[in-house]
Amino acid sequence: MAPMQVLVVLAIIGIVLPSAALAAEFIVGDASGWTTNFDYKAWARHKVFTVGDKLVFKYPVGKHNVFKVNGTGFHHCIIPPANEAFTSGNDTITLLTPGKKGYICGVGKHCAKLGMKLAIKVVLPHHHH
Ligand SMILES: *[C@@H]1O[C@H](CO)[C@@H](O)[C@H](O)[C@H]1NC(C)=O
Ligand SMILES: *[C@@H]1O[C@H](CO)[C@@H](O)[C@H](O)[C@H]1NC(C)=O
Ligand SMILES: [Cu+2]
Repeated sequence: MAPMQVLVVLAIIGIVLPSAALAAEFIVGDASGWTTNFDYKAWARHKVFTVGDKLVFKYPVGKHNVFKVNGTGFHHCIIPPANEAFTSGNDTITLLTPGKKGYICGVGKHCAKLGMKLAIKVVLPHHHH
């Protein structure tokens, strides 16, 4: 390849690869998973969630579930209709848009009393110039 073409190829790799390679998968709660009496606020605090990243909620099937909720639903633990629940025990949610996102467990008082609520802020990918 001529030097100019090499430069063009390297430039394209430099633009495309970082965004693809950096798409992260976050196991919510890390080794603890999605469970009661875990501080998800602390877990999320210093993490940067970017559009394209994934959240994975891991828990024993039937013990918990996951609902995506808005700010009101998050603060008051308003459980949406059951048909909106994620229930697989390995629920993967891709963060498609920037902004604040809230996730709660809809079982019993897990959200209101036992801390099963996660709020995150999703940001746009870093732009390369
Ligand atoms: C937020 O969710 C609640 C409960 O599901 C719903 O009643 C309300 O209309 C929603 N608010 C907005 C602004 O979408
Ligand atoms: C859970 O989901 C992740 C991400 O979608 C996947 O890579 C993994 O294989 C799944 N694990 C199990 C045990 O199903
Ligand atoms: Cu729960």
